[in-house]
Amino acid sequence: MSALKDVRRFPSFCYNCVSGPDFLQVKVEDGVAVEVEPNFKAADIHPGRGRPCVKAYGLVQKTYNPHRILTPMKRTNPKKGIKENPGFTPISWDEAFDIIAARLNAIKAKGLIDESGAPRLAASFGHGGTPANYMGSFPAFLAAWGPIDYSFGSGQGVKCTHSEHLYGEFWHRAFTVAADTPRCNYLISCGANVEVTGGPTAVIRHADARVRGYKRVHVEPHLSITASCSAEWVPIRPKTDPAFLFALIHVLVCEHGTQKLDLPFLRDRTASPYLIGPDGFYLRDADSEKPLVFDTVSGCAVAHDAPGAVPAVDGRYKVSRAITIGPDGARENFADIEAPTAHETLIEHMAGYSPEWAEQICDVPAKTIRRIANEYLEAATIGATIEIDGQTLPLRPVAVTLGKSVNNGWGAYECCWARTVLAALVGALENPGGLLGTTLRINKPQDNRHKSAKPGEDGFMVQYFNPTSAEAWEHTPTTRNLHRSLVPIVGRNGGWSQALGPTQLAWLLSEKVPDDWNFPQPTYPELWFVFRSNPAISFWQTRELAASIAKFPFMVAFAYTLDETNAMADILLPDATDFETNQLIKISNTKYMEHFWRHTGVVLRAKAVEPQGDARDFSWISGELARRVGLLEKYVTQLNRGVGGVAPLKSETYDFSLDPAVAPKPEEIWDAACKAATAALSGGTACHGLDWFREHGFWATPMSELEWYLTPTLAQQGLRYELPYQERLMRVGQELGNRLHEKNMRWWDEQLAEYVALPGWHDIPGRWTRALENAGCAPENFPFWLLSTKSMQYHSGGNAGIALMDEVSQNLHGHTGVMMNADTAAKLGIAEGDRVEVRSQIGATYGRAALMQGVRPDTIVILGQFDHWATPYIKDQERASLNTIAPMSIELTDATGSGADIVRVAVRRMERAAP
Ligand SMILES: Nc1nc2c(c(=O)[nH]1)N[C@H]1C(S)=C(S)[C@@H](COP(=O)(O)OP(=O)(O)OC[C@H]3O[C@@H](n4cnc5c(=O)[nH]c(N)nc54)[C@H](O)[C@@H]3O)O[C@H]1N2
Ligand SMILES: Nc1nc2c(c(=O)[nH]1)N[C@H]1C(S)=C(S)[C@@H](COP(=O)(O)OP(=O)(O)OC[C@H]3O[C@@H](n4cnc5c(=O)[nH]c(N)nc54)[C@H](O)[C@@H]3O)O[C@H]1N2
Ligand code: SF4
Ligand SMILES: [Mo]
Repeated sequence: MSALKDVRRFPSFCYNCVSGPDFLQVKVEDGVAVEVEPNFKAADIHPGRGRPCVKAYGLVQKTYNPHRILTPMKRTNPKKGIKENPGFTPISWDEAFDIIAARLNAIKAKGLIDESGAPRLAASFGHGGTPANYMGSFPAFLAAWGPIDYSFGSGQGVKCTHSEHLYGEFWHRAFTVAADTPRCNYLISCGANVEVTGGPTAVIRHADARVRGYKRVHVEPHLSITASCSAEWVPIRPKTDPAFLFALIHVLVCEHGTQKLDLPFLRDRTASPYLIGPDGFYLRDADSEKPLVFDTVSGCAVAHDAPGAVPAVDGRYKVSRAITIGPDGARENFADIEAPTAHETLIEHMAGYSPEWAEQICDVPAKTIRRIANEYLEAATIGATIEIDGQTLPLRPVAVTLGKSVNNGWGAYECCWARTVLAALVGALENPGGLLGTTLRINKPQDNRHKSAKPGEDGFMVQYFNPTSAEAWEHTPTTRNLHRSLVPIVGRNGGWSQALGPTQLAWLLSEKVPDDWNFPQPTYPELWFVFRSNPAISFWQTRELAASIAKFPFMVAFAYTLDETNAMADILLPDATDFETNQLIKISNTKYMEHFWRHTGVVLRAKAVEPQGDARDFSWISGELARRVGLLEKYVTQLNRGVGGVAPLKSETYDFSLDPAVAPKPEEIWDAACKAATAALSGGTACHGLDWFREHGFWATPMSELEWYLTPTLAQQGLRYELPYQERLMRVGQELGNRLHEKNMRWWDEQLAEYVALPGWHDIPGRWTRALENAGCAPENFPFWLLSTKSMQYHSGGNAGIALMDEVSQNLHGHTGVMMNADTAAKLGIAEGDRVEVRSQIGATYGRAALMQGVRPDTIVILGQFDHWATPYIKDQERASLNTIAPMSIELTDATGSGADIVRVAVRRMERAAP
């Protein structure tokens, strides 16, 4: 008889993809994690009702993965490359720290910034910022260090919902955008694959909405899981969503007309009434420089905020005297002109974009488009109200959401603009039932959208663009992706703005600069930290990218197993992972995707088991590193400020601050963080330490749903959304052009063309055929579009090495292969399971054909990011990958610096499937 087992359960969370944090508990038997279970104690507070998704169930296998890196390692082969064996050999933590500290101290001695103006230290953290939930107190070390270059990305940011991140924050403080699903009745979703990518929260919210009777129309070239559980699937031609969305606007503004729209919203909460001058800039009062509107009460043009004025939304009006302010402060004077309102220009601009026009471009029947527009307008219930927590608000239960692949690269600006305008036209922007933003990354404070919505210029919210004036424009880039020099809208808010810059430029420019380059010559970072990111798999043209990585002088990777990127490292450091360390994070208001909370508080990822081997807690590694590079005091000072934790460790009412003279132990850090967070968030009524959290898991206090909606906050301040007319962007784009041209640089000119006041259709799919021609290829040799889609089983490539995920994936048709239309396959002589080659102009990738009707005949789909050659387990499975064959190019980069996961390809059969 075996003795009774010691069984314990530890509360934890999963934040392995951006749709977290999702609550769970870890069942531990005799010190071994054996099961992941939901945490139903959190059922009432967690929007996913205490449940994690399938990926979290792989974390037990992750912990005991036989391929884990279990000691620090040193590279012995000085040569780096895909085919080189790194010759990693185990070393002690002491030796690893000695080597790294020597490098860091040498950098400190030389100066943190190199001769090109860029930081000598670089760091890359992957998958949409989620690594921060696993790196303990490391942020305090980074803050103590000083300038760091986050330029070298993995495709997160620029391949994510990039335009949404940037324009979303600009227009409505929305880093990610979702429908108000619990109240929404009609959702048009362009490739937003939320049933797969939104975690348990989205699955629950959308299931409940379906039961309630909401309708989701899913617009996407293939029948994704989300399309298949939608009321309607619209198989649109790839890269033509702007035409579809423009046609919806056309039906609303040109066919239904202004009176059918939400007039009070357009009049009071948007710039629709602003008068447009003959040069395209806002007409302004000559003295106050405020934009003018036409007041229907007094019958004359007045400043937009004139008390008592009732501005006209549409029409053209006589203006006796006004100025405009163009780029670089250029003032024009105008007298006795007739000027349209911004809304009037929208009507005129949209006149040509009828459903019949759009049908030719996007291959969706005009009558379908018109019906969808009509259904949208009707479902918007303009005029209806709802009471939430004692406040009466408009109820506008319609939304348009966009997935990542319509949200980056050419066409993404047009899509983001069109869907935000569609919300504004019916008053659904940031109102109950409508289109809502979640979280902030570029604006501050990051955990409160409302506090960030302060008054700025021209009656709009304040913006923190990178300067484009002659005096302040950054001609010596401070990051290797040039985010401050090239992308005004990405802002200047530290690490996030950097990481959202055009990260592919950092890679491209490290190899070659354009002929008319007139910035300082790019340099390599002298030391590069990488954690939970695998650019050599996740980005584009990955074999070449891996070759670029091989040239970096010195790389330190926090490593869980070997992967394609850390195979080029000089030092590997094994971090204690998911169940092996404590970390406290904030839950509140809104997180990414569909995470809307009714509580604010904190949740602990409790250490449930001892780390495997000699893997160490990040919060210990950070302190040791700080000590050895003479930054201990600064590091602890950052911790005391709350960096890496949730709240400052000291305030007027409490003091849990740590002694800056000694490196605090991880338990001390998290005990202080737990106490400070609860004291701060409860206003002093609660104070719980680490032991309490290890038992209870989370602490939360109710919060009003009113926090979800930004419009009341704008209304209180008399502010307007900067829609529909993009006067500021147009000016900023022209200024940026002036700066680049003054330096004789024309290589960013295509991107400058995107800065227009009202986006119009340009041949977006044609850009891919032109790119082929420019590469000397015949477009007809690459007749298909290859797209990528995500899966519930994988968080990017982060868990690709977990066999259990692969096993589960085998149950989904097409998951591990090359998905194609059955009729297309028949024409090519391809049968189910045949091994096929998918070839682009830069290379080929191979996989088994999965035939289906649920994909357009002109479209091929490959799931995720695979084709590994170093990551144990998955490297032995043949998996095709778009990233191997999608070129990385400036040509296919848009003005925000992003690009889409899409490439023109040819397909042919290799071997027949085994009978
Ligand atoms: N084709 C295609 N490419 C894509 C995408 C796509 O949909 N299709 N998506 C894009 C998007 S949106 C994003 S955000 C990026 C994300 O791409 P990345 O930033 O590269 O993120 P991941 O793939 O999650 O990170 C992978 C690495 O994290 C390591 N890892 C996992 N757990 C641990 C741990 O506990 N400790 C340590 N030290 N390492 C760990 C894994 O070994 C793996 O090598 O990919 C982009 N690339
Ligand atoms: N399970 C899981 N969840 C995740 C992640 C993960 O890796 N796994 N990653 C997280 C991250 S970092 C991100 S950025 C989000 C992304 O979340 P989503 O945007 O939902 O990601 P995808 O599943 O790639 O969905 C994009 C869809 O766009 C479609 N598409 C491609 N081209 C076009 C086009 O031209 N028009 C239209 N209409 N559709 C097109 C593709 O068919 C694809 O299904 O997911 C997050 N959540
Ligand atoms: S959706 Fe799944 S992988 Fe993403 S955070 Fe939640 S439980 Fe983790
Ligand atoms: Mo992403």
